[in-house]
Amino acid sequence: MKTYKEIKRVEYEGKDSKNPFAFKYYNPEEVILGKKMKDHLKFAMSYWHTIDYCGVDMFGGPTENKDFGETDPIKIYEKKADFAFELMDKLQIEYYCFHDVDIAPFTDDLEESYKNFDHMIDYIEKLQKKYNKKLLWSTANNFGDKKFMAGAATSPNADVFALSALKVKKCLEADVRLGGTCYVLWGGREGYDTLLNTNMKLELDNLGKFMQMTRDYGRSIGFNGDFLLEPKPKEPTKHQYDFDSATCCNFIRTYGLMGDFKLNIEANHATLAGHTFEHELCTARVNDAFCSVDANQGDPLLGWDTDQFPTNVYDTTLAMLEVLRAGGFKNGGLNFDAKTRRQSNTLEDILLAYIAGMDSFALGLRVAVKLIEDGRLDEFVKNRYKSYESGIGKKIVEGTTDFKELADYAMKNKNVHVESGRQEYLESVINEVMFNLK
Ligand code: XLS
Ligand code: CA
Ligand code: CA
Repeated sequence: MKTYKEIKRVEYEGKDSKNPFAFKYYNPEEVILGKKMKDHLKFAMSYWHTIDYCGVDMFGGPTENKDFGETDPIKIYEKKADFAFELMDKLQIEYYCFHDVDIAPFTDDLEESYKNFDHMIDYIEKLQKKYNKKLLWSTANNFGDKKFMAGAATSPNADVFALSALKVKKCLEADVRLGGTCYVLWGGREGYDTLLNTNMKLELDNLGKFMQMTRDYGRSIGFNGDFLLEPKPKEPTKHQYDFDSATCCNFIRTYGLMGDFKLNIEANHATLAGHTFEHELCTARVNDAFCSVDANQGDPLLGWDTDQFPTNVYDTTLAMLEVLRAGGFKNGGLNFDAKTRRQSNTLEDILLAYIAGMDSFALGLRVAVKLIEDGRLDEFVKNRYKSYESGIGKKIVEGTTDFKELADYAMKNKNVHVESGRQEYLESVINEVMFNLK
């Protein structure tokens, strides 16, 4: 197999190619449903998993090194940034996402940390121009440092709330400068482990106020994109306030954030919440809150957030069907919040993992488009609800009936017949369209 250095650029070679460093299904410039594949999919690289993660797990240290031969902290982060942009270029990935602490060395000295951060933002801005890449979103890591052990905006300590505001303010400013179209707020520590020490009402109201201030400050400095909550039920906190799409939508409505705040849906988080990925996407869509995706997959046999590269095409198909139904990505995109397995510890593995993930979503897009063109699924659903298109059903939809009329109607109706849901047939249609073997 070739080495990382020898691969100049990963190109589309089509499904018969056996070249491990080529796309078999992702053809960035190919037009599908009037749009280039690269604009349908808007792939993004996650900085934390790709540039910083070194294979550490709870039982063992790093299995790879990403210091790129440097020892000076700033130099290490400059080399990381060089690597990040070169990698995106090789993979034809247009967007990237980062946490504040991913891109610069942070220490206990805040002033020094922000000097480092500002230096790295200058550095990255130049690389962005050189390689013609775009920021999809950034986010403040308000969960790693021990000061956030009891939460950030939901900490029982007001000084931590203020520190969280500083971190989001600085990160939002960087996001605006780098042209980010979204800004993410994931609340890993926003929740609780036991009610014995928790004032839930105060914590939720404080979180609501924090989001309102985030919105107001962002808009005041010219951020025109979408603020995103990212649902996750647990890990690291036992009960997270951003549990799932429905919980987040309720939070957004309760605190008057509709329109400004939308959702970033992660596949692995859906699994942890006991939902399917497509359920979370659909819930976001029907609440007008769909925006972006953190693409990965979990392992149904492991109860934690494994952040694996997505390779299950059945899942990517059902996800892309939802993305297409939501009208596609606008400010959002498809960020690979995924890391190579601990034993896949070479730079080549990073290329192979992204190729696997990108091709899996390209396949998902292709099959989803075929399912729409085939029309059998949509037609079935339309027919299933046809009783709402006329008569009493139409009145229900239009809100022009009441319990009195409905009760009279039901009393006289001797013939109530609900038709088969045909689940097995519909699942077989997906297989037929997906495999279409001669
Ligand atoms: C962790 C989350 C996190 C967010 C950004 O599980 O996925 O990485 O995407 O803070
Ligand atoms: Ca995520
Ligand atoms: Ca995750």
